[in-house]
Amino acid sequence: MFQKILIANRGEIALRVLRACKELGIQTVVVHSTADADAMHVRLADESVCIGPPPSRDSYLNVHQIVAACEITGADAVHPGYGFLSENAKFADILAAHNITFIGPTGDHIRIMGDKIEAKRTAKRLGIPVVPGSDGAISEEKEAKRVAAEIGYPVIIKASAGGGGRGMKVARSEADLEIALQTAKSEAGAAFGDDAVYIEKYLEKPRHIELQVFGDGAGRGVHFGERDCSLQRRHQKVWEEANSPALNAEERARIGGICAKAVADLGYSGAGTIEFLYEDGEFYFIEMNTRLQVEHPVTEAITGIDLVHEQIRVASGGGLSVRQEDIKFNGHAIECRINAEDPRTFTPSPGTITHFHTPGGLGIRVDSGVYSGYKIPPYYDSLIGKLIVHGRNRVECMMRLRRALDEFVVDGIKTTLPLFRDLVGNPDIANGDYDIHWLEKYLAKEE
Ligand code: MV4
Repeated sequence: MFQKILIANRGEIALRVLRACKELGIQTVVVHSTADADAMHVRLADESVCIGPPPSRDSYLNVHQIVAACEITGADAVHPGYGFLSENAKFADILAAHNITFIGPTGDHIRIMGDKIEAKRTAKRLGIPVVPGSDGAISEEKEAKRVAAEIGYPVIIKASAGGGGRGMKVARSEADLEIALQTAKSEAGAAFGDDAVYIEKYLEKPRHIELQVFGDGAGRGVHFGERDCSLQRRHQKVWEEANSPALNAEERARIGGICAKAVADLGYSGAGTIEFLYEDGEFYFIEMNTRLQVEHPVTEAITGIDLVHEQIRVASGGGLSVRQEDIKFNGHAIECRINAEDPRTFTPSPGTITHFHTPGGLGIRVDSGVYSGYKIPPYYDSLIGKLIVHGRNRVECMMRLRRALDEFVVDGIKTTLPLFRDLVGNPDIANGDYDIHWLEKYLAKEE
């Protein structure tokens, strides 16, 4: 087991990882920017190292400073959290070269999944159902027309270096295709320095359902069920649930089994998320994330398993603590992302939190790095906390969520709490009847 873990992140996820380290009796080091000297993760860690000025590229993304902080403090492993360096293959390689364990998959596995064409090809080879489309990159209009005619319109053109919704263009007929292809290519080139694009059948009204998987790096793989993350705005998730209101136990076991076998066959190590679009009872792979995700607590709530413990165990060579048959899905969980943003326009609202009171009681978890009197710096993303609610079934979970939202007080800044108070009373949400476009349509109507 590790002696000392350096946490290369900030905010609620830095605290989340700190808590797991403390429970395991592992010493902790955090790094921070000058803007985060007052942050909770700095206060709670055993040691802290200031690694640079506020901009992320000079601090939380500064690989050399982070490696130096490991050497100075004697940390034997790094947990990257999510965002920042969590899916940076070079960072994983550099740590390995310094004999520091990256708590995550290998650089090569990160690299494969970071290239969306390669990821899709790999998924297909491993027996995961993928969206019909081109086998690789498409550069010629003629080729695009041939593939599109074969799969049928509408089609979507995606950047191989993209992901998370950046650099996508829909073509509804052959007349749209040339412009869609050219704009997708030039936007991808400008944004990522790589203009490779591919084509897929465009699904009109899918849900976004993702499978939590884990590999032990030695040929074993398990799945922890799915999360439904369909409620998004501009590709930012807002509300996540486990299980998906759309799946039954049989469908869960089937797609879960396929995903667990795939990570086993890949020799994958650590936590991963296999993202699907789900429409008319069918799963279509879109991407794989090679990190712990923001919404992992809903999976923890229904399985009772600490996923950060599992990450640390696997990275230290101790293997997974559970076999597939030990993983049971109990009840229902919902996470609301509390952002320091206007609840309608989503404009960031940094500033001082004058009063912060979190809800409590059975089935309630709040993961947050803020406190009364804390000044939210303007340099980072606006997530200030996550409310995770668990109940024996979805109805109980929703009842409890409504009550918890009533208790939650954040004064001094705007937050997304009022949006959740509206959503929890909405009939479509109550019925679990929503797709990936539901939230944006709802917000457009409310304006
Ligand atoms: C799609 C799609 C429809 N058809 N692919 C957006 C994020 C990126 N991860 C994939 N995305 C999409 N890919 C096909 N073939 C629709 C989306 C999409 C979306 C997906 C998940 C959650 C919200 C979304 C909002 C708009 C579009």
